[in-house]
Amino acid sequence: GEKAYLDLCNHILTNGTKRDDRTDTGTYSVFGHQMRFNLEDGFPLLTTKRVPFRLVASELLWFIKGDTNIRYLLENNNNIWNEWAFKNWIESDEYKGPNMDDFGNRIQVDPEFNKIYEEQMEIFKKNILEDDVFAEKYGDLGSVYGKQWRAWKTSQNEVIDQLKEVIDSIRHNPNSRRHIVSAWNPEDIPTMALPPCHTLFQFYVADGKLSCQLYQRSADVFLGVPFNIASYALLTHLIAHETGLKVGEFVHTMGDAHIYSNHIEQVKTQMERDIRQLPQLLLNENKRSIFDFELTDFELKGYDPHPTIKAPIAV
Ligand code: THF
Repeated sequence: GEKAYLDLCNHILTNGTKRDDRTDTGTYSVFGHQMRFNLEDGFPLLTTKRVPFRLVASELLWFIKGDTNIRYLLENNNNIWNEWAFKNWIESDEYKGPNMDDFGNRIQVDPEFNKIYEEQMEIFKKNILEDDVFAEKYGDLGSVYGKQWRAWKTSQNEVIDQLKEVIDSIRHNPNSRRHIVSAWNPEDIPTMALPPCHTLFQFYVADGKLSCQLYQRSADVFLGVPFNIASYALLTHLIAHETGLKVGEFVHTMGDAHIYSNHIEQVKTQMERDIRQLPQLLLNENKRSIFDFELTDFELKGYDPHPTIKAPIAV
């Protein structure tokens, strides 16, 4: 449960190794860690800070649709993937605006630059929403999650709908030990905006309950992990709903679990807070297939978290 999350934070701050990383932010990290969440206890949205469920849910629906273009996210007021598409745009030959190199770090130290960045980002978002050709070219993140889950391309030029197949196998062969979806496609890594952090997940059926385990190669413990827990918990609920099972556990296994050096104060603030009761997730009973769900089909009851804690995202 949530205590496992706070214990991980404490473990990293106490025992983590200071390491440089791709984003030049600096992290404290540990390698190899596991947390368990019993989904029967309630929906595992952290209560020690507010986690925006609306953003978690629209991101998951985007994956489930097989969509890889941020336009859908923007239409749903979800900005969590903007930086990665923006990066492709500013590195393209067509971009003629002010220099945006290394924007992720510069916006944090240079308020003047941050203003210019925000202007450019607004223009970019407007173009993605209003210009179909621009959106197709620069809104697409490449063969990221949605593509691998729903349309993994084989060497024979066929496509595999891993998500549909795993649901069929849960339904028809619940005892199988092969209920796996992999987002890690070595051939496609070069064409992805970001190689998948949540690499592979597996389902398990026992006693009429559906459990899910995720292997996450790289875990941004303060900003990403609260989203990842809620996202896979929601996916497990949806697939259990469709296959007539109850929910079991979500097991979260991590490779490099890290806290960015500019998140440490935020993490300490969060660790001082007391854990509150978990909310309950209600799904629209009239919808059966996970491919038919929309944002309005989810309701979260009784979510009463501590306030939001802001932090910069490493790009
Ligand atoms: N990159 C990094 N550095 N960390 C990640 O967790 C991460 N993701 C996705 C892709 N690249 C990543 C993006 N997921 C937020 C949350 C999840 C994200 C990206 C950003 C975030 O900023 N959350 C804020 C609220 C944001 C808002 O309100 O718009 C928060 O307080 O939770 C790993 O999947």
